[in-house]
Amino acid sequence: MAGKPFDHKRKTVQLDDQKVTRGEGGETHQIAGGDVPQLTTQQGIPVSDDQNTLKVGSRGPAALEDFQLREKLFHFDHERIPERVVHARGFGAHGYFENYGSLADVTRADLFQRAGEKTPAFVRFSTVLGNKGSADLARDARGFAVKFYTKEGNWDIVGINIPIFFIQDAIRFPDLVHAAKAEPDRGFPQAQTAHDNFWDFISLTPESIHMAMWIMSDRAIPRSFRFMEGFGVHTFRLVNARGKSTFVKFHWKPKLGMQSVVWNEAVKISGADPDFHRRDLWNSIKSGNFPEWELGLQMFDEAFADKFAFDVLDATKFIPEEQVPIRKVGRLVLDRCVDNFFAETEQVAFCTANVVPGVDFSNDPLLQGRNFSYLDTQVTRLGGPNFTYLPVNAPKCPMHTLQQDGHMASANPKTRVNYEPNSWGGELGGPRESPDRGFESYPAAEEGPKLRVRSETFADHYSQPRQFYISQTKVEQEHIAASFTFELSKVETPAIRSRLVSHLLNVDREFGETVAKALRLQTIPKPAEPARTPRTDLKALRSLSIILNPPPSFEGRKVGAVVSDGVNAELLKALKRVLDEEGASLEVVAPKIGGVEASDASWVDAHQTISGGPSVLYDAVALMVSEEAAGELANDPAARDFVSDAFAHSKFIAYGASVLPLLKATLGDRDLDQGFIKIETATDITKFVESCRRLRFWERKIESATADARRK
Ligand code: HDE
Repeated sequence: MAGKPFDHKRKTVQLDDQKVTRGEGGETHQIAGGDVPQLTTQQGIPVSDDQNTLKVGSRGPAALEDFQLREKLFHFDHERIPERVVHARGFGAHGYFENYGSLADVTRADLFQRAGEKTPAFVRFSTVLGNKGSADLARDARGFAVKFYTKEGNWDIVGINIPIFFIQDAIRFPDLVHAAKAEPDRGFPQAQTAHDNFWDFISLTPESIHMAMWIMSDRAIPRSFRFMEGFGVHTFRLVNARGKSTFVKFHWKPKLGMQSVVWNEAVKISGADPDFHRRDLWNSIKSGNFPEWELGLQMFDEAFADKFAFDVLDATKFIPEEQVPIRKVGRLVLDRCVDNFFAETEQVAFCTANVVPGVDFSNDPLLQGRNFSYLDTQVTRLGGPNFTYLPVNAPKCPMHTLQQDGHMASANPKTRVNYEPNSWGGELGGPRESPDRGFESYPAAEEGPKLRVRSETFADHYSQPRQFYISQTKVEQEHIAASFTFELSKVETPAIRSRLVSHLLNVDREFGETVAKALRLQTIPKPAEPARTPRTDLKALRSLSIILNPPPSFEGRKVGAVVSDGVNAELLKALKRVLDEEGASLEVVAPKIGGVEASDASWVDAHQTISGGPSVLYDAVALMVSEEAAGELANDPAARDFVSDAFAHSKFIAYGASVLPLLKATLGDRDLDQGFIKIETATDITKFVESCRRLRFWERKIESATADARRK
């Protein structure tokens, strides 16, 4: 029986700007032809209709032979892979590392031999606790994982934005992560440590108090990935061609300086733009403002390690850069976004054990456990041992192994020989060892009884937390106390709150008491009994404060300008120009997304509406609406929130006289402080942007805190 081809009654229709074909049921078809390639199945079979299942009649049952439908649903059903058990939410980008000069004196690592040499790199930033779909601004440490594709293989520094960690021994990691992530019965809270299990664990694990101080500080709510430091955390080794070893800690210093948001901002950003950090990275790279960090090496020898107050193998301690200076050896530039999030950011596999000749490990027991764990996790996550063939993971230098087969083997060696030694010789015989260039472990002499014991040299739990605390400015200290108060206020069990405070009293008596009072503990607990008496002689360190290390300029930051019809075109242009010169950017926030008509009848496109672009998304704001609009906006809750949040978050606020009705409706009759800059001329705009370099008008916070205190 010859089947007659079905006579489709399709017609061409126009959907605004799009010319499409409409099928019998009103569905939209887009047809290949010209530059538009033909859709195929994964087997390469051309597809005639991607809108309809193969059925018996137009309203009949689906046919099992519809291989096209089955392939499409089969593939879709398997799109997800297990997310990372920690660091699930991440964002990656490509770039390069440029070496300043030869480091042959300390390491034979190939990438450090020649000045100016560029090594391709891939970086993935992440939060630790939240699931893949959680918000960027969670209070958390940030992963800062770097893969260098060197000429002698891949080297990963799998670091974070804090120089220390919660625990000293890898065997503690599953407990830490279990306690920190969602509680197992209820499956929440998501992406936060503000719950009983976490603080119960911390309060019984005094080695974690130091890291707790850091994550309760502004370090844990960075303004963006571009404004945070990175650290390899552990002590590693560099080994030179003569086999000499030098201990090293790796540091990343952001070119744009450090910057954080305040907690109330973080909470609101999480709602307004849960992708705040990834969007910032994406936009800055796409606009050609390539994020940059300098790699710093903090190098020391055994003699220093022996005399340092803490054990250099203890990952809960840092070495002050005031004590061992950081040698800047090169820069990391991120200049290319991923082509595909899944293929690159999701499938990238880092491993602390990926080191190249010239880099080696120390005996840090946390690092030793990590060296095992990262390889192991990839089998579950990426489905087998061949993840190293995925382009983002594959080395960019020649790779010859005798490994073969396994799931998804896509590049088995082509020769007959898959073993060695063999007698085939030459090319046929396959790859051979390389005693000269091959990786050789540093022959550290190790001996001792086999023991399951923690070294006594790890027992000091409070001296560095105290040093961290006293190194902060008053504003930063207040933030730390406020975050402990916030988190412990979410803890339902009073005994846990009190137990945690008993540790804080060892860090700093007054600080512990501040938190105790803020929690309204009925009795202040006795300080926890320390394993070792805390030192009080460690000096405050400037390098530990974000505020004491301000950025060189307002570069990389963003101003949100609220405009209305009649906005002063000259001033708006001047603001754009001065921000451009500074390397900062401007977003126009208007009552409607279509934009506004400026004073000179030119049209100004809007980036955001006022309700979609709250002031928490900006580093500073400019209020440039007409008097009439200011009167209307005074009745708009979103506009009032815009102003009151910018004020409460100590932001610099540029304003024109016409805006006063809005300011008055929001802030009442208070005098405008020096964080408010009146803009009437282009010179005022320059003054505003110069002020913005300070990022925040912190005096306002202190003033309002004092005013609050007076009120009580
Ligand atoms: Fe990780 N960690 N970790 N970690 N870690 C993972 O590896 C682990 C630790 C860090 O963007 C996992 O591929 C153990 C310290 C980053 O893909 C896993 C221990 C530091 C990333 C794992 C630690 C880190 C991970 C999950 C204690 C800071 C994300 C998925 C011994 C220096 C990398 C994966 C990326 C990821 C295990 C402790 C940083 C499960 C066992 C300390 C930045 O293997």
